[in-house]
Amino acid sequence: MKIITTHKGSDFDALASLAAATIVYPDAKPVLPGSINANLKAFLSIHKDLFDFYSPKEIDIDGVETLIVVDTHTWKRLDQRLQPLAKKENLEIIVWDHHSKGDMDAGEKYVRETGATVTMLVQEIERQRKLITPIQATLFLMGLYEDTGNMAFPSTLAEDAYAAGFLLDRKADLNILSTFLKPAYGKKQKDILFEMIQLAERSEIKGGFTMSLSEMEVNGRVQNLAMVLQMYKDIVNVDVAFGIFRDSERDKCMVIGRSGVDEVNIGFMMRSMGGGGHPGAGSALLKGANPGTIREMIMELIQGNQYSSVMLSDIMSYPVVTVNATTPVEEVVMLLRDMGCTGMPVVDDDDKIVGVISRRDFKKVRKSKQMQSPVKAIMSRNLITIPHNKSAIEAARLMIKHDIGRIPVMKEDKIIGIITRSDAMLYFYDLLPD
Ligand SMILES: [Mn+2]
Repeated sequence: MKIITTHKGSDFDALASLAAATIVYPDAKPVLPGSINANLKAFLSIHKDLFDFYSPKEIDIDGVETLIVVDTHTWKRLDQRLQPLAKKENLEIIVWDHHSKGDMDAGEKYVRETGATVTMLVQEIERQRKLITPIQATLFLMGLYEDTGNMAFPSTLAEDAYAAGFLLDRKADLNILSTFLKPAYGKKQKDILFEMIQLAERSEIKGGFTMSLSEMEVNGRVQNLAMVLQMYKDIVNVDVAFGIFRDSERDKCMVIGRSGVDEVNIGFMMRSMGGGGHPGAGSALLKGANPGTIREMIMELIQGNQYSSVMLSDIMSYPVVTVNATTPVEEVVMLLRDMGCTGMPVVDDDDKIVGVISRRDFKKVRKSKQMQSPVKAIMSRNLITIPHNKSAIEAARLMIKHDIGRIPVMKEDKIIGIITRSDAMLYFYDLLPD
């Protein structure tokens, strides 16, 4: 006999993987552990008839020849009544799991760190061209959404999203999904927020900003920690907030940061910890690290050089092509075309910036003989520049305020670069090379 089972305290990924595995292994009996979580109970109370799950007590342990385990491969996470299988000789074991750690000695092992285990099984179903019903697709998508925090956890891979696309294509029902998945701000989130507030400490950091860092133990996966941290930051009223959420059982720490000031770049800090994000928000998932070390890392990054590393001089374009004020308009047109840019700074004989020429200035040209005039005749003298030690956010604000797409970056009196809209975009969308 072949059986399929999953971990105790089953969540949606466990149940979805169990159901998906019955499609991949149609001759195996699915065994649902005795303890399952509350959301799952609610779901099964309505859908029970659609799934033929066995209880561990219905299984004759001696008759089991093949054990297929999904969403775990750790013996102690299986139902108590299945434990004797650990000692059974010649037992064939197959595992499908996205947790890298486990002590099961499997002959066939599908272990990869996807966002959810069900992703791998959905890929297998797709590969084997097996048909699934909309209800199965809905359950699989619930597993996928729960374990990836609606595709927002940093552990989410592109293949999780592809699997979600496949399931939506198979008519997974998003309305059912939102009914059974945990509410965004439920009891668990509220408890965490309250505990964080009780532990809250405020400190001052470089630049005179306020910061708060909170360390919490969380058990199992908790959705929407980022939202909890945002609420915490607002309530404690600090410029910068960090949460270190430790899951001892899985030996993982989730670090989430939020910043309301340009000078503290969360994305940069999280990247140095192996995560990612944007200047205002980001997160990192650290394995095996202890919270004390993470706290030190954060303090070091925040007091260290992260301010200087996001100065405009790091993201601006250079060298800057400038044009002398006496250059004929005609030549400037050609130069711009050759360089493939829409404008450039105009300088005098001492290389001092005196204006900017851009496409819209050429509209001032009425008569063809004006094409021979010096560019200073039509350039814009309304000079908007920015010092090199300002932040990208300040540059973006200037672009919006003055409706311009390029701003010369100055150091003392010299142009050292130019920041363009596309430079700013690359920065905000975290596309800069490391
Ligand atoms: Mn899982």
